[in-house]
Amino acid sequence: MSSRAVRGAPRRTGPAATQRGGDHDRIEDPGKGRVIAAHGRHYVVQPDRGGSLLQCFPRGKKSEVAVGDRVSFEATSADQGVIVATDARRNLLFRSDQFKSKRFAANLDQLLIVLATEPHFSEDLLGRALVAAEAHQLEPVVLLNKADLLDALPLARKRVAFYAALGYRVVEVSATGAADATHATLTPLLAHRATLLLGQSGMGKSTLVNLLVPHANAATRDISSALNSGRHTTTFTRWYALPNGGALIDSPGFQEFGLYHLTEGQLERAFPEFRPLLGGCRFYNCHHLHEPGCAILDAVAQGHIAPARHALYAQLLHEASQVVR
Ligand SMILES: Nc1nc2c(ncn2[C@@H]2O[C@H](COP(=O)(O)OP(=O)(O)OP(=O)(O)O)[C@@H](O)[C@H]2O)c(=O)[nH]1
Ligand SMILES: [Mg+2]
Ligand SMILES: [Zn+2]
Repeated sequence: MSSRAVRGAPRRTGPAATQRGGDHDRIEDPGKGRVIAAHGRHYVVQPDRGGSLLQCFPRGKKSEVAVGDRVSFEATSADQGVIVATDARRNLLFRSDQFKSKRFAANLDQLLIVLATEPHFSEDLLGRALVAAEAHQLEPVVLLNKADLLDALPLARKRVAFYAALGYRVVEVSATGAADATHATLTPLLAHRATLLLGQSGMGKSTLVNLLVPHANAATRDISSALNSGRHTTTFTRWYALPNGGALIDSPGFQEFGLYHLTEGQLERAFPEFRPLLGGCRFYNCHHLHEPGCAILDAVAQGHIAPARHALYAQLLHEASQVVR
């Protein structure tokens, strides 16, 4: 796991507050804990020392906190507190457009991109999630759920096979149709790692959380209303500790995934099929868009790189160029 700082990632918010002499109620403060949920400027912190969850606000208007952050807090009552400092993060996954960015979660090891046979999944979003994983040094795993829906299975299998051929790990499961087998397949994959479940609405992310995390009780949608309704069941990101170590993080379904914060260098290296060819272009600063002697464009012309992947690269490069740096 790289410890490289992610561009745009907020830093420590400040030194931990010192203990106040004579204040016996706060003898344990600042306590340490993990941010397990975020609702706007209001965070749920799970204290390391155990006990009830704390509803916390960060101290200072500018401090940015993400689900997964390790924080120092001061309790202000039995179930409330103030976040006084955020530890340095290993990484922070976020999406961004021209104007704003939205944090998914921090301190992750793995990205489980959840697809389903039904509803139809977007390859544009899958491609973007893979690029995000590569650029943020997270291990991506493509999970095809709802393998029990046999009518839709052959087409979905064909679509994910393309990503397996690129070298990505693809796992096929059925959270409801084959719960025990799914549990057995996923448990070793998730053990001792922090894994974010990412995917469009209705793919089965929360159903997987309920299968893998005892007492999680995450809300899921009944199937009739889940199909093609465009509404999300999960409305906030939530960190769940796994029984065998590690954590599973559920997130709301997403419909867009801007990556305006990535640089050209990050983008070209985020496509595994480009990597062996980088450095083979005529111009050292080739953008791989329409330059003569471009090794990437040659590979597209010869059928070694799929045109849709090159089109995704070009689109992401275009988006990144919209940002004033
Ligand atoms: N047939 C079938 N249905 C499934 C499977 N896994 C989940 N579902 C159903 O798919 C629907 C949506 O599941 P959710 O877990 O709510 O989906 P989600 O990805 O969390 O959706 P959002 O929270 O909106 O992002 C529910 O009705 C689930 O019961 C599966 O393996 N097979
Ligand atoms: Mg959900
Ligand atoms: Zn080139």
